[in-house]
Amino acid sequence: MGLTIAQKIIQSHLLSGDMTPGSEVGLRIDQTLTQDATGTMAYLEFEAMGIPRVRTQRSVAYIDHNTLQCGFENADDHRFIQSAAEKFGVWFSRPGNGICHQVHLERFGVPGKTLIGSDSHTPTCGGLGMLAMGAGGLDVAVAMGGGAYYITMPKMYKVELTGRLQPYVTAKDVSLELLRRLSVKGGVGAIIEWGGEGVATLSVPQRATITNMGTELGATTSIFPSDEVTRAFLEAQGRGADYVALSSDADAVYDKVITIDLSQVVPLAACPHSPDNVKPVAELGHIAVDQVCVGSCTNSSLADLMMTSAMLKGKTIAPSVSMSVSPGSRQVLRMLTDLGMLSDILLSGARLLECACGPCIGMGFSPSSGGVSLRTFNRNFLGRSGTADGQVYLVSPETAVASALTGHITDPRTLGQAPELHLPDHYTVDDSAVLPPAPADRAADVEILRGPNIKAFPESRPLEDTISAPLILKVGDNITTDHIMPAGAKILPYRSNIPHLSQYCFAVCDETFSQRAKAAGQSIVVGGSNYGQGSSREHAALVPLYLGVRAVIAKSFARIHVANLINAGILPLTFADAADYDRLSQGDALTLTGIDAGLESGSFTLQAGDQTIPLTGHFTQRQAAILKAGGLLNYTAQHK
Ligand code: MIC
Ligand code: SF4
Repeated sequence: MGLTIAQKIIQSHLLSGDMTPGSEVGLRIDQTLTQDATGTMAYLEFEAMGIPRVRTQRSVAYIDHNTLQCGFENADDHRFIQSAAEKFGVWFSRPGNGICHQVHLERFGVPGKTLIGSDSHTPTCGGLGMLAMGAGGLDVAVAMGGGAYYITMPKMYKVELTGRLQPYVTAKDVSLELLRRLSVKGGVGAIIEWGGEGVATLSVPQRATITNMGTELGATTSIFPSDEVTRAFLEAQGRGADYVALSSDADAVYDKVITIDLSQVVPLAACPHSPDNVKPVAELGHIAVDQVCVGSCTNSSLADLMMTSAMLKGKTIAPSVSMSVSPGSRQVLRMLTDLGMLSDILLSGARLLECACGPCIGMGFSPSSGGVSLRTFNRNFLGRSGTADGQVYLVSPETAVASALTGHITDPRTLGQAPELHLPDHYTVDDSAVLPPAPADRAADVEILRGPNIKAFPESRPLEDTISAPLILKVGDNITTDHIMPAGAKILPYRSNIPHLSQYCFAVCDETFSQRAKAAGQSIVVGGSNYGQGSSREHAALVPLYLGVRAVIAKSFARIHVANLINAGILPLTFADAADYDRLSQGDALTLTGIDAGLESGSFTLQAGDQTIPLTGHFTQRQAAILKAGGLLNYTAQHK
C-alpha cells in the first residue's frame, strides 16, 4: 500500500511505535522553534533537564509575542531567553525580526524534515512540505534534548483542489471554506494533506496560510507536497539547496477525501466568536466596521502586504475606521519599503505596527466597546482582542482592505478589477537579526540572565489512587485555552510567573474561579467537547495545577492541551457516555476511585453523591507513568 506525504515523513523519523492510527508513535525531531510567551518556560524546563546543548539540527528562539515592554517583565524574559539560547545552542531571532512562523517559513523550514514549536501555528511550515506540529513547551524542551516527540498516529485526510482562485478570492477563503465544512473539531486526530491539480496554482505563502489555519480545525498538522513551486520559493530565498521533492504515492489511502473547487470559493468571513462560524461576505448585510487589522502569522507575507498596499494606493481609509498593518517579518517590511509600497499604506491612514503578533494576541489595538473588528488573523475567540465585547471577524487581507475603504464589511469583488501583483523572483536576504549561539566550547562561560519575574514552576505531586475534590467549575463545549488562561497585554508579561498569572485563570468564564480553586485546595473541572482547543500554551495546564486542579473530565479534548495536562500531572478523563455530563453540577462533591487500576485498564469510576458515573482514559504506559509520577518533569528526573 502506498504512503501519504505525512506517513513518509513519519516513517523516516519513527523512534517508537508503528503507524497504526490511534496508537502512539515517538518521532525524531529535526528542528524546534519557541516564541517568547511560551519560550521562557521551555528554556527553564530544558535547563531543569540538565542537558548542556540542544541535540537538534536547528533550534530557533523567536521574540514576537510580548514586545510591548510596558515594564521590566518582558525585557527580563527576553534577556533570559537570549542568554539561554546562546548557552544551549539555539539561534535567537531578535524582537522586530518577525513572527516565528513567517520567519521560519522564509529562512529555516526544510521539506521532509520534522519541526515542533511551542506555538499551535507551527504547522505553517507545512506549506513547505515539512511535518510541523505545535506542542507544549515541555515537549519542545524534551525534543531539544534529543528526546522523541510522541503523538497519537493520526488518520489521513486529503483535500483535493481543482480549478484556480478567482480574482480577490484568496487562500484565507479556502481555509475558511474548510472550517465552514468541517468545524473547529473537524480535523481532530487527523493530518490534512492538500493535493490535486489546484495545488500548483498556489504559492508557498498561500499554502502556508492554509496550513496555518489547519490548526483551527484541530488537526495534528496540515501539509502540502514539495514541488516546483516549493523549489522556486526556496531558490528565491537563496535556499535552493534545501529543496527535496515530496509527494504522496498514487495508491496512498486516505480516511476522508474532500474536494474543493478553487474557482467556486468566494470571499468568506468567520463571524464572532469562532473560526468556524463562517458566512459569505456578500451575505453579511450592511455591518459598519470600527477597526481593521492586517497581519498575524496567517496573512502577513510579502504578497499579502503588496496586495494591501496596491488596494490602498491613492485612497484613504474611511474616517470611522482605525486600521493597523503588521508585517510578518523584517524581510517583508524591508522589501515593501524597497518596492516603494509602504508609503501607499501609510498615506492611506493605516498605522504601521511592529513585525510581531501584536493585536492578534491582544498586545495593543483592542477594538472600542462593542466594536466591529475585521482581522486577517486566525482566531476570534471571545475576549482575545482585549475587549470583552469586541466583535471580531476573520477575513482575507483583500476583504479587510475593501472594508477599511468603505467603512462597512465589503466583498472585495465589488471594487472592480483586482490589482495585478508581480512578486519578486528573489527575496532580499538579511539574517543579521538572527544571532548564532555561542560555540559549544564557549557555552560554559555564558551566564543565564534572570530577572525577578521568573518564578519557580508549580509543584506537582504523584497521583493517588483516590481523589476527592469538589467540581469547582463546569464549562461547555469548545472551551479554548484563551478561556482557561487568557493572554493579552496585561497578562502576557507574566508567562514566567505562574503565581501572578493564576489570578486570571478562567476569568473569562468566572472571575471567582482562581480564589475559589485556591480555597478548595484541590479540585476537579468538568468540560464539554473539544476542551482546550486553540493555543499550545502549557500555562493552561500549569496554572490549574498551581491552583490545585487534579483532574479534568470532559466529553473530549484537543490534542495539544491533553498532552499538556498529562505533562503537568493533571488526570484528563472523558465520559464513557457523553450524556452523563448533564448529571453533574458545579459544586458537587466528587470522588475518583481506582485510579491506579484505571491507568492500566482505561476505565475509571466517578462517584457524585449517590450517582456512579463511568469514565474512560486510555493512556499508554509512558503516559500512565508520567501521570503517576505527577508530571513529565518528575518522571524525567526519576528516569535519568
Ligand atoms: C496564540 O495564537 O494563541 C498564541 C499566543 O500564539 C499561542 C501561544 C501562546 O499562548 O503563547 C499558540 O497559538 O500556541
Ligand atoms: Fe502570533 Fe497570532 Fe500567530 Fe499566535 S496566531 S503566533 S499570536 S500571530
